[in-house]
Amino acid sequence: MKHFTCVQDIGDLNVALKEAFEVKKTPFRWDTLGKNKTMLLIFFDSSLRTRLSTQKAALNLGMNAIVLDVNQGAWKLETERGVIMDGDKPEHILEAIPVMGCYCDVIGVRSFARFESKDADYREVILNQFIQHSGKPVVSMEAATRHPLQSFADLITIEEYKKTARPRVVLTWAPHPRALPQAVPNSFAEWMNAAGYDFVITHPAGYELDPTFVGSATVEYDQRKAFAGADFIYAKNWAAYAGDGYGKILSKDRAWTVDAEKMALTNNAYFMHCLPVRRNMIVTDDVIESPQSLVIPEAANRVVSAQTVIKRILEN
Ligand code: AN0
Ligand code: CP
Repeated sequence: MKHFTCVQDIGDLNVALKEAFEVKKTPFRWDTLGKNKTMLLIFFDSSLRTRLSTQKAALNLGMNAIVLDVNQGAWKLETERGVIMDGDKPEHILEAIPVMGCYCDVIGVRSFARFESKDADYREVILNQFIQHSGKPVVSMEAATRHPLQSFADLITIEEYKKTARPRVVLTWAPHPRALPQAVPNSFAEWMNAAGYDFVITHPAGYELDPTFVGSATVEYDQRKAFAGADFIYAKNWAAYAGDGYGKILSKDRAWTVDAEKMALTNNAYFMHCLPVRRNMIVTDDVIESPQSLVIPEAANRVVSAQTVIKRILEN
């Protein structure tokens, strides 16, 4: 594996899962693989889990890790080519990226959708600039349209807890006060379809995701119907994708909040969310605190997904 940006990059999922469970069982077995190698983690956006779990993964492999918050202490970066740089941005990303590449062996990048241009977001302009100009393997730590380290950790978690070979997994939209990217639901859909689960997406009208990511999933507009018989409920907010609504909030309807009454419609489903989560907007206190809640094991598996990915890059 050279770069890691989407499900295709990991290849056969059964092979990847087997490797992930070995990493989970014996995390320090490859602690010299990354000797004298440096992992650079570049954050254009905030993070708790990704920042800590990806560093931990690199350290488990014997690497050094350097973390840079671009918006705190680094020069503000111009990202568009051809701009006369007489404004507030002293450095261009076209110099900054190759410079960063000089200081490391693997680069992780977090850069969310900006919601300024659907086209620029869905072309993954920032992530692709890192791939083109850094000269180093690039790991997406959530880009504009995907969050593959999260989805890989979600898949590992479902494999650990599922009670049937092909569980019914339901991705449900839930309300949030701010406009959030589609990266997590897009990526989750991409990985669930690749895993071949019975996969359902439910959301209010207007919140349709890019059909490329929806793929073979069933779309059910009635959340209660979608919950019936579910083995896993995966909640997430996202802003609108379709048409002129791109990046807009169309609803904050708390009738879509995941609560105990709706969980009772499921097949005693587990509750999942990538975190950070807004309690009593996305999910009620009692559901997230219930024994069926997997939010902490899911976050713990972020080290496993990151370590499996970085290990493969180092072995390449
Ligand atoms: C981000 C998002 O929705 O993409 C990160 C999730 C991992 N969430 C927020 O900004 C709250
Ligand atoms: N789930 C996740 O990626 O969390 P952070 O935004 O805190 O990294």
